[in-house]
Amino acid sequence: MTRSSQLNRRLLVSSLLALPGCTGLTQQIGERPLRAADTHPADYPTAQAVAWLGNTLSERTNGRLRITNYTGGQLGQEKDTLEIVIFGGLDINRVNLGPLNSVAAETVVPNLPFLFRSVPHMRRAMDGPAGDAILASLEPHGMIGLCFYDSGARNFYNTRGPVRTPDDLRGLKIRVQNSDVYVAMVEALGADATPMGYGEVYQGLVQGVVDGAENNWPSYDSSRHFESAKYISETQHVMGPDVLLASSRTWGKLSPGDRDLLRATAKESVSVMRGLWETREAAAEARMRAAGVQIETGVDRAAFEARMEGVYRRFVRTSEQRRLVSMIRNA
Ligand code: GTR
Repeated sequence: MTRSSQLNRRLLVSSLLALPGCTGLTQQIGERPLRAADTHPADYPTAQAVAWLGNTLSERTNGRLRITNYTGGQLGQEKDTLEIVIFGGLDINRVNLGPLNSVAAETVVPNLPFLFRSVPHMRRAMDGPAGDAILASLEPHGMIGLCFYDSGARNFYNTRGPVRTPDDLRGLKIRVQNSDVYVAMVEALGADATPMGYGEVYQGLVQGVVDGAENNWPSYDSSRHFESAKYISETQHVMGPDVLLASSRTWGKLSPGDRDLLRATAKESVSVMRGLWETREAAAEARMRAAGVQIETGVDRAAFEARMEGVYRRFVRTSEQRRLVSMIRNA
């Protein structure tokens, strides 16, 4: 991030935080829009779903509830925006579960490698009681979990060469989300894990600070990571979803009727998001093929999965986590 964009961000954040003297301090929701943030650009399915949510809320309340979404990481990396949410400077945030792993132990579960057998399995589990329990686990930490958005399956990609087995990753520096589970997963595969914000990865790859990263097709495409990391392997190691959450501070200021409306409309936005996601995922993969990336389809997934026992042992510790793992396996 350049110095001037850092400065802009600080200015934006300080106005959002409604510092003493700012008019925002006295503005109530209704007089001002709900403020949301997303690391993805405005045309990405998560941001489009939040746009739908904002428009639908506005229609249903004659313009009283509406959303301004600060997209494209304008307000910072996910770990920063989460702090602002908890502080009450942002009302809504769409993030991955990764940066929440150190906050609420339950959020670790959907990020466990090879836990979900397929995307339909992930949807079934997250739409059911296991998903509800994980959303509720955010409450003691100052956040209200509204719903999950699809995030596809994550694949490893790198600048060096094809990866079929974990040994092909050995010694590579792989960017991961700010999550100990991700760090442990990559280390178990014999690579060096470098936690870093999503918005910093493009430069990291160009400058060789990292040799690779991992993500779903739409992110690999829209982040342009593929330009330098053109070797991608269909490892599909994590299918943990993204999550839409609200600040508990904001929640406390909403009437019970508005809370119900926000929660119900957010749940409705999930099917809108999934429709957009499916189209985008197929388009992104096709675009990547056309761009000439090297796709490794003959991945030995069993060899990757076999390395994950220690990750489960280390990160599945509470009885609630064990309960969630078995609920998800049986979903
Ligand atoms: C994307 C996800 C983002 C962010 C990003 C990352 O798939 O939608 O919220 O977590 O991955 O790798 O940081």
